[in-house]
Amino acid sequence: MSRRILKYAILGLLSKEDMSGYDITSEFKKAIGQFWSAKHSQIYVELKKLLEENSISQYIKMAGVKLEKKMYSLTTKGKEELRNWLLELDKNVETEKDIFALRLYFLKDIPTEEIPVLFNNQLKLRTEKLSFLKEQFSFHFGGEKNPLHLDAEALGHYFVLTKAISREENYINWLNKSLDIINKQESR
Ligand code: FER
Repeated sequence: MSRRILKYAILGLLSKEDMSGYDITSEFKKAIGQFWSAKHSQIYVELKKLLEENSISQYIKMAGVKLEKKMYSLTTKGKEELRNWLLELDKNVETEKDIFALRLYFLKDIPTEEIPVLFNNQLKLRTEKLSFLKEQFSFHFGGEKNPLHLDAEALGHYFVLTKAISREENYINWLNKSLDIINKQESR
């Protein structure tokens, strides 16, 4: 990762509390991993770099009688780097990698009868994803309908989740419109 976005994901996690490498990888399996994924191996490489660069420090915490846990915490430098990164203004819109869009670009090489199959498969997946996101939404925010009542941390989660829901609703809408076109083409 050339721009080391993982660096800032880790600094962000550590800004809330000190964590072990295991805690950090677990976080990447939860909410953050839903929109920013990273492999164990990448995470440990990044932690090593961050230690060498003094953005984080390490200490040993006794967990039980014999178990030693290596804990990581933000240094003053790390806190500053995180803050600067959070305030950076993006200079362009990041190109989103969409495999389905890449396939569609080569539509002429897809047998006509397979095209609705591909669209319907995508529709199924996206519909499942949307219901997962909506479940997450009611799990986290179901009781609290007014986002103005959320604290800053919950509001951040709220924004990421509502963005994902809008994206999937829009994608499904576009899939349906495209399927309409395909069905009309076939009956010509
Ligand atoms: C979450 C569940 C899913 C979440 C985000 C997602 C931030 C998905 C995001 C995406 O698909 O962009 O709890 O919290």
